[in-house]
Parts: sequence; structure tokens; C-alpha cells
Amino acid sequence: MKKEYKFKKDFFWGSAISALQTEGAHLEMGKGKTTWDIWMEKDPDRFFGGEGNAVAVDFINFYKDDIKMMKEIGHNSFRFSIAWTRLIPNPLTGEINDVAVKFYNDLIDELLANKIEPFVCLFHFDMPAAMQDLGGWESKEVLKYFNIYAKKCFELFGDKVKYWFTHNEPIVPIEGCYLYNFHYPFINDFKRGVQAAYNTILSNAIVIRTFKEMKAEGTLKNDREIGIILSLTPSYPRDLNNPEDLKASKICHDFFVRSFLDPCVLGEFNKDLNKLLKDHNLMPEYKEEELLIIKENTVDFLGINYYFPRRVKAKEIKDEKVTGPHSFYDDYEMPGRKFNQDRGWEIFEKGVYDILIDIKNNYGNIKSYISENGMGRHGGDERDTDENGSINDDARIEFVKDHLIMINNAIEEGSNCVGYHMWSLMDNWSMSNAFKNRYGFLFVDRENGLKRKIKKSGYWMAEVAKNNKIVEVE
Ligand code: BGP
Repeated sequence: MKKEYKFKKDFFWGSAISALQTEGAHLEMGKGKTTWDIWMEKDPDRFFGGEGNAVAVDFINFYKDDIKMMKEIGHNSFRFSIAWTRLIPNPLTGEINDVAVKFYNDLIDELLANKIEPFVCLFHFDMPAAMQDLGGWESKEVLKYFNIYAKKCFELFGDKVKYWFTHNEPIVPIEGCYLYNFHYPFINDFKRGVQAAYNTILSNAIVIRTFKEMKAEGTLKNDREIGIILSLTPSYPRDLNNPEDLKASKICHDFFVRSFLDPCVLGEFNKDLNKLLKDHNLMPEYKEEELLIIKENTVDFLGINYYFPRRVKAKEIKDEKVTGPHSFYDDYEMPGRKFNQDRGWEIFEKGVYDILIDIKNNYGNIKSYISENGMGRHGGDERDTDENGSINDDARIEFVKDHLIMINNAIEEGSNCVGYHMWSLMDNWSMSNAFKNRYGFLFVDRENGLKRKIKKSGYWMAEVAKNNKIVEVE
């Protein structure tokens, strides 16, 4: 039996990368330091294999070849991020790095010449060191500099770039820096994390206000759109009939999904989460006028990163002190779950359907696209290489196909999801795992001058994109 899942003619097919993970030349060509450079100097062993991102996958030199391959695998769109400290090496002085302007202009031109729509993100985890010295997202001062940087990007590239994103997964630096100790500078303080999260949400609204003002005064074309990329990890209770599990799961969902989604899309903070924060004396400092900015400047377009669900059960041993979201729930390991051992993440394709239906029902069915989804395989692609050198990454194909079918189901039920970008175009450097896991449609041969090679998943994606459909043979 053959089953077909069709997508709309103008569906966005593509992939995503970030500057920090791919560009290389990390302190060359005038680039200023980020917190990652500081961390690597202090503690290189913290990175898998002691490998930093000095060269990453040298996208800065390979981008033309990479774009050729994007074309070959059917991309009509592609997300990258601008590195704040490449464009403005020292945000305190605001001086623009002309080399960076040229690079990003060339990159955008090359994409457009190949009919690949650029999606540009302003912030993908790469905090300038000078901004961290001011307090990073905890400091409202940093918001001013972020707005200056964003405005500069709109002025420089807004003529050519239609789709903009303020942040990629803004909850991750909060988790990393303030809750779970996996991003420098390891502040580990829940209350300060809440403040940083609030400020990040405010920064999104301030930049959107600037974007709108520029459109109103005619310095930015009217059809330009701006959004945010959120990692939405839905929570599922261990036992649907256990009220304590349900309660724990709802709190977890409020923390990891509603926290950013509500203010960025609806313009208001989630009431239950607010109450919980108030009850535990965790509310951030805020002003009424800031709440108004958040209310009036919501996103046009939502990027959804989805990798895994959260399985939750009621807390078994109560924490004496509230130290983070985990003071309200325990993680639950579901027996029989599908699991990607290499990355340590559960695979649950229905999660993406659930998110899209949630967005449809509770967030005005705002226009969205899947901005990241993918499968990290540890050395996986060498494992998949056959005697002719072809990389048969069937596990990745299955992963993407299963998620696309769920996305298709949601669209059939009315979801306004307009595209799918896989993480990632090519294997790259990861903040958590350096080069441990491979994610790409393109294999990057690190033993052989970083040469790229299209994997089977890339050829498979080319067919899907060309025909706008998935064909499943049962
Ligand atoms: C997302 C990030 C990406 C990317 C991806 C894979 O959270 O936006 O930058 O790294 O996850 O995760 P990891 O690199 O941790 O395996």
C-alpha cells in the first residue's frame, strides 16, 4: 500500500545553522569575543574531545559550495544567524566591522541568486563578552545594545532579507547559565534566571517595536516579517489518572512552553506561572511601561524547534528550597520509549503534532514553521557508510519522515505551519557536545579538509521538496 502526504506548493523546505557552530574564523576577520571564547580559554576540557569552535566547519569559506549543495538537496529556504560580535566587535563602541558586512551581504546575495529564501536570526547563544560583563540578559542595559545591533542588521540587510528572528531558543541560555550549569558563566540562581528570562522577552518586544517603527517610517519594506524561534518541549504526565502527576506536568509545561510562548505570541505572561513565581518570591523586576511594550509588540511568525518531549511525574522527595523548575516535578523515564541513545533524547514524533495543534487552538493559529528538528548520531555517519562511500543514514530519514507525517496531519487539521527546516545543513560543532554528534544532510569530512558530501537523507529530502510530498510504502 502506498500512502501520500502532500504539502502546499510554497512550503518552505530547508535547514538551519548558527554562526557559532559553523562559521569558524571565530576570532579572525575582526570578530570580537563572546562568552564561548572566554569559557574555552578557561576550561577547554569541558568541551567534548577538548575541541573548540575556532574553525567549526569553516562556513565562512565554504558557503558558496554549501549553497550549491543546498540547491541540490532541494532547499528553497535556509536559516543562519548573524554573529553579533562579528558585525559589531565591541558593542560598547558600536563600530561596524566592514568585513562582516561584506560576508553577510555576499552570503545573502548568493542565497538569493540560488532562489533560497534567507531566514536570519539575530541571536543564537553568542553573547558578546563585553555584554556579559554588564550582566548579560540580566541587565537592561544590554537590551539597549541589542536593539542597536538589531537596528543595524535591519538597515544593512533588511532590503534583501524578508524573514527575521530575534532569538533562537531563548530559554536555553536561561537553563544553561542559571539552572542546569551547562553554559558559561554558571550563575546557578533561579531568581536571577527569571529576571534574565523576563529581560530576554522584553528584548524581543523592543526589537520588534524597532522593526515596526522602521516599517512605519519606510526604512524597511512593508512585507518584512519578524518572529522568534522557541524550543517547545511539551510535557506529558506519567499517569493521566493521577492528579499529582497532572499537576506536575502542567507546571513543567508552563515553565518550558508557556513561559516564552505566551508573552511573545499573546503579549501577556501566563497567569498560572506568574502566580507560582509570586508564591515563591521569584518575580522579576519590571515596569508597567515594559509590560505595555511586550503587549504591543508580539511576533508575526513563530519558529518552533522540536526534538523531544518531557515525561513528568509528581515529585517523590520534596526539595527543602525551590531551586528551579525541577523543585516542582520529577523526570520520568517511560518504559518502552523510543530513544536516540547517541544524543540521549527520547524520540516522540507525535510531540510536534501536539505543539502545532496547541498553537492552532490556543495561540490564534499564528503562522509557524518547524525551525529545527533532527537527529544527532555519534560518529553515526561513518557507521552508515557503505563500501562505495555512500552514507546511508536511514535512521535520520525515518526520523524526519515520521515527524513530517505528524506535521502533515496537523496541517490537515488546520495548523498554519508553513515549512520545515532540519537541524542541520551539515554536521557541525555543538555547544554541548562539540563534534560528538553529527546532524547534517551534508557529511563534513574532518579528516579531509572539511570536504562536504551529501548523505542519503539529503537526496531523500531533495525528492520530498521537489514533489512536495512524502510517499510511504507500507
Ligand atoms: C538546539 C540548538 C542548536 C543545536 C541543536 C542540537 O537546541 O538551537 O544550536 O545545537 O539543538 O543540539 P545539540 O547540539 O545539543 O546536540
